[in-house]
Amino acid sequence: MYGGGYIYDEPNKRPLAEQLAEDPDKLAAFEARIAKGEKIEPGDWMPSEYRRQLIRLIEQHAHSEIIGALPEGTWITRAPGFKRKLALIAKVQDEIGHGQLLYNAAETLGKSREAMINDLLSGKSKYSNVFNYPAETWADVAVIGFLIDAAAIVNQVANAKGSYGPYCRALERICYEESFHLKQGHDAFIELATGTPAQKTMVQEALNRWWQPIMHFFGPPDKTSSHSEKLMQWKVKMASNDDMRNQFLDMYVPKIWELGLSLPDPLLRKNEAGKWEYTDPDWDEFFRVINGEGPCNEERLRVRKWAEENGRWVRKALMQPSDKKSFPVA
Ligand code: FAQ
Repeated sequence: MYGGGYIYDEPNKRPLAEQLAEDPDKLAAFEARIAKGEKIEPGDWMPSEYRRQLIRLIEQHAHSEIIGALPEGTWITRAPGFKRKLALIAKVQDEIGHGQLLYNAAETLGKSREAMINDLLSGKSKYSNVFNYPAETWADVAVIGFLIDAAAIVNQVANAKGSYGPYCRALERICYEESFHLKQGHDAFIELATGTPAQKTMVQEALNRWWQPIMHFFGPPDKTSSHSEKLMQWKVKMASNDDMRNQFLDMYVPKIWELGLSLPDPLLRKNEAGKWEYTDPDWDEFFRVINGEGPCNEERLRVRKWAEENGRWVRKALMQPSDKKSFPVA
């Protein structure tokens, strides 16, 4: 059984009266628990809007992990050398594992894995903007491993201290692995940035391609972010989109400049108040991309559909009761 206040926009399950059984006393007690820093667990009462928002956010995060494995996955066979190949295989496998952890966390809120995957494949659910772009060269893989993993860590370290127990515990574990991914990305990035002129050019061009998607990664500016206020009040988001973007710039822009690389924004600078100033990235492009018009959106969903269809027999076999499983004896 799931906790109270359950409203969910799928054909479901619980009577309307039960869904509407929210009351102000319960809401006040719930918010007091959050204010004290307590974790909310799956069986606890929660407002339906808290549940709905968490499902949206965790599901989107889970989809981002499994779709996020695809741009780097295409480079496994082409990674330069045995060690880079091994590290990339392990990383891509980890990202799929993060998807599993996150789908599990979202399932505790009452949406089935099947419904989540269907919503991904139909285009109803979103996934991170950055995974709609192609990884054109090996340097793109280095930029993803270094800077997108770094951006993900900034977000996840903060939100791991949030209010919903299953999501926080999943994030904590994910962050350990992401830190390792960042190290491998950083190592590949440095190798190129300090390599031959051709390697340096290759990494500079990849950086130029990825800069805008990375600036978009943290979400729209605070003044236009539709969900931030409520999510921050309920400690699902522990920092605003702009604060996370600023934290990322503070940690990583100096590292990029130190390597003699540039960023494609002439206005990028830290002001006297310690805040980063930058050219506003093209938010119309961001919304086009996250609404299904990204350069690789069709391809990403096609690959996932292929995996769903061709993996169905494996899932079916695994879900059989153990007495019905028969294994050939050699
Ligand atoms: N991409 O009101 P807000 C990774 C949507 S994991 C797509 O500000 P919110 C690991 C948002 O859904 C990467 N859509 O939204 C890895 C909303 O649309 P809706 C994923 C975005 O939720 C590394 C609308 O814009 N991480 O990289 C994006 O309060 C390397 C309005 O925006 C997570 O998902 C976006 N970037 O704040 C894997 C972390 N930004 O739903 C492989 C959890 C916004 O109303 C290789 N998520 N939108 O139709 C979050 O922390 C939040 O969802 C934010 C956005 C901060 C991303």
